Amino acid sequence: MQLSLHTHRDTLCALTAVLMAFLTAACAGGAGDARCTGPRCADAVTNFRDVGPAPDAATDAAGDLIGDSIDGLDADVTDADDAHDAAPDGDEPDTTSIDYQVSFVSPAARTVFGAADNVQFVVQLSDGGVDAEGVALRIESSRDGVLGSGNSATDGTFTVSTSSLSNGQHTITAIVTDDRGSGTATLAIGVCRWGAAFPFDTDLDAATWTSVGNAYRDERGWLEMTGDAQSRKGAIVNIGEPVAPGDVRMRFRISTGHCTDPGSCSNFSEGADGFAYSILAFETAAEAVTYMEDALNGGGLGYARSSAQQSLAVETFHVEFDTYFNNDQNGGIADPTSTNHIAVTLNGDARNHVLWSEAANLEDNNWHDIEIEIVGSRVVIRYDGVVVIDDVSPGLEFKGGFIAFSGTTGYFSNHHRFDALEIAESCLFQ
Ligand SMILES: [Ca+2]
Ligand SMILES: [Ca+2]
Ligand SMILES: [Ca+2]
Repeated sequence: MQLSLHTHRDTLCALTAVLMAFLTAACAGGAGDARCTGPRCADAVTNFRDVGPAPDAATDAAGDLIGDSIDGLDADVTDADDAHDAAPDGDEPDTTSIDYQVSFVSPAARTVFGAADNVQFVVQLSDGGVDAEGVALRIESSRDGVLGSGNSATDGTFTVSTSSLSNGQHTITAIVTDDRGSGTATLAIGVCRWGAAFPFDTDLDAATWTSVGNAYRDERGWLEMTGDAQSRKGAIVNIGEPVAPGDVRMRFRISTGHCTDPGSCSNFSEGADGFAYSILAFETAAEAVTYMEDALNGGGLGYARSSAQQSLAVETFHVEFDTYFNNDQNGGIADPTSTNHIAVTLNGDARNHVLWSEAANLEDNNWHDIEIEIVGSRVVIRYDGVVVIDDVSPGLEFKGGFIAFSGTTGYFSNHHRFDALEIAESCLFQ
């Protein structure tokens, strides 16, 4: 073994010496170099790098031997198709999905729609800034499910119209269902259809309404709290579904004055005391009814906590329509103005007029439209379509509860009428 290795090593050294001598003689410089002589000089273009003292610009700048094979690789690496394909020659399907840009053209975010509105959703699709035509997608509502599906038009738009969205806040989502790519967009809107409507044109449903004290439904189609008689107190309480907590819109109409028929009336003699619309956040309807039975008469308008109720913790919201000036400066009820007024009060406290506005013509016996919007801690009240209160009431976090109408008379009196109650819940945005 030892002898054999020596023999091979000696043979290899001899061959190397011959090769080095040949190379030195043939190419002291690169091809084209004046010092290059011998048959290999002509072949330097493809097979040998310049090993001489200066590069040969004409034939050797790219480094031919290495350069040829790297250039071949470069062609594959930089080929756009090959970069994504399993096969190097780009003839197989590209597996990269498209990121579609999806956006809602209309409606504007946080739009609130009313009753009978036809809502049109328009979505724009694009792929890298180019309108994406013929892309399959669908539009969904978080409340109502799929609203429509189809393919985008030539301009990249897709449109769905509906007039049957359910009440409340919706998250609308546009979703690409095309298998070539994906994309989504979302939009928040509100639908504020007037929900529960109570025209009071027929007998009160005993499962829904309870009358307290002197109040009753007038057979002509409204609620009467007192009649135009002295020292009365009445209330009608909704013992059915409570109003949900959160944002709400409510409307109804009121009439107070001396004439038997609502409308113009020539009797402008002194009248009192007023009436109120309350939302009572009790656990049970029975508690709400008991509260109204025990509430304060006279200046308390049938909603304020009486002396017997002072220790009762209540979470209640009231809008009063006050037509008699109370001015008890000894801890009783002191109205903020001697003029008829509309006011927001809380928790059965008729002394604290949290928000208020004068309403001089309240007692004209005509019907007046009232609309109350509660959005967060903001309360907006419209009187005959005109905003008379629009302010934040610190601490007001609407708890919902049972609706109660009430009214009172004392030495002076009036009719106190409510009609046409409608409620739209949880459909507004803060
Ligand atoms: Ca009516
Ligand atoms: Ca008063
Ligand atoms: Ca008052």
